[in-house]
Amino acid sequence: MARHDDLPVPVYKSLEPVYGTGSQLEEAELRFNTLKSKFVEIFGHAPDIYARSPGRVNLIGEHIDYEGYSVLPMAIRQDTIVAIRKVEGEKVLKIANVNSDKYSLCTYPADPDQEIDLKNHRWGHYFICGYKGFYEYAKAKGIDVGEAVGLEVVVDGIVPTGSGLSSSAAFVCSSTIGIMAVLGASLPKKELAQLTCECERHIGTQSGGMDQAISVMAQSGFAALIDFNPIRATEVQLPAGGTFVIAHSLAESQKAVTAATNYNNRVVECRLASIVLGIKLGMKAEEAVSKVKTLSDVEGLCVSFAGTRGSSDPVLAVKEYLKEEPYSAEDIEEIINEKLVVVFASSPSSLDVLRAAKHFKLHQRAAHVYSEAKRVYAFKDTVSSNLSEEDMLKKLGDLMNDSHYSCSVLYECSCPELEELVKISRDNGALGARLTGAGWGGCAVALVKENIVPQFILNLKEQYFQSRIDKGVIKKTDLGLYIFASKPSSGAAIVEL
Ligand code: NG1
Ligand code: MG
Repeated sequence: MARHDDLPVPVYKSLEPVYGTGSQLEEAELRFNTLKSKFVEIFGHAPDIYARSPGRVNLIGEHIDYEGYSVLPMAIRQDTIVAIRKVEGEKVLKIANVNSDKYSLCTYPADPDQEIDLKNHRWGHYFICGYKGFYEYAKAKGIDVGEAVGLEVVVDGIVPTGSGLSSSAAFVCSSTIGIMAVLGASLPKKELAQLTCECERHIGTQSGGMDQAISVMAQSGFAALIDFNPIRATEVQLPAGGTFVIAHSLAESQKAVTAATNYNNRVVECRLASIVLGIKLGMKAEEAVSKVKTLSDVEGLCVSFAGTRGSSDPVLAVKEYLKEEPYSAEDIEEIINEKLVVVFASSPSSLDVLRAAKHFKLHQRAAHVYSEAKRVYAFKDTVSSNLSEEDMLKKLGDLMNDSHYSCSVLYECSCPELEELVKISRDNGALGARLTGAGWGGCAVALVKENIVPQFILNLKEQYFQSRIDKGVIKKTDLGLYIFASKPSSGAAIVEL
């Protein structure tokens, strides 16, 4: 039987296959109607098609996708819908938003070779990521897509931004899928996942592929184990008695703006940790610098080393060979026998990291990545084990707590608000709670027994959100946007209405 990720994104003529029935369908009908009216109002025609792609919550496996390790997210119901129309003979991309107060019209030339102005961040840049990425892909594969055409676009996104729920991937994926659909191109989902991941790197973050992969490949009712190199998605059935509750810390993490000190900084630290480990474990410096890209590249050496100690844990090599004190640039240059600016010469965003960094915490970052990679498999093995549901949920909760500890202490991607939210979640009966997504703000995810979910949400509203309502940070009527229970939702789709 064909795997579903070998098939292209489905095309539907109605909304039910995506949104089911009931209140979710009603909400979707309203959104599609508004989107269509807005399109007609701005451009004077209806759109050709709609493309939608969801946000996601990562259950476990944080900051390891870009190191080549499998992760375990699920799609959420919140998505981005892109309404799009091709305009022959025009050379402009006009990108509007239903929320025009917050997101004003962006125009760009219909030129696939344009540079994205990263110093001046605009919301429309994410659409251009999809646009450039698709044309680059088509060129590389020799696919003839003809002369560049103009596009009219209206976007409706309801994934909260800066929240670690991948509003960015929902937008990049729906844009890329919409662009391909109006240009008559189509790809198997797993290739599209790879392509959209490369698309999003145009925004300047050196992302792994988790968000795009789950957004494109999710199956309703299932979380997924996402593997990389090559990308593939395997459905994971979660235990029925547990619910994942997502709560926003209300600290917004603007990843595109803080990349040099946060996200890309960690990618660079991991690369340096892997080169140093490679050398300590016997590689020639020159070879390690040119060949080693990620911690997964040197895992084999680390495991062999651990074997000499009667273990298979790569963290043993980290403990033995990477000092706990932060490394200076000079410390590392001496070990690797090369200047850091030379190692990263071809990556402007990494050079930004080097300029901003005071030191590099190689031990801590590598220890996080190797231990987190193991927790993902432990999580997957637990859900498919024959433990009682009670024991299973407890084990999953423990793994989530361990993951949070590692993110917070070793990877340092938490923040005071997330720490408070995670603690309140555990105090109110969550079996496990952790930050989700890149961190430094955004959401936490808690595993909660089904039967206490309503009370749990009420308690968090009182203990975390009420004081923020009193201070005017959020409106009471918006609370449902900031805390909600989530079921695994479906992946990307094209809708022709
Ligand atoms: P967020 O910030 O939640 O979209 C980011 C990366 C992921 C992954 C996580 C950390 C992008 C598009 N996404 O997710 O690939 O590395 O951080 O696990 O940069
Ligand atoms: Mg993102």
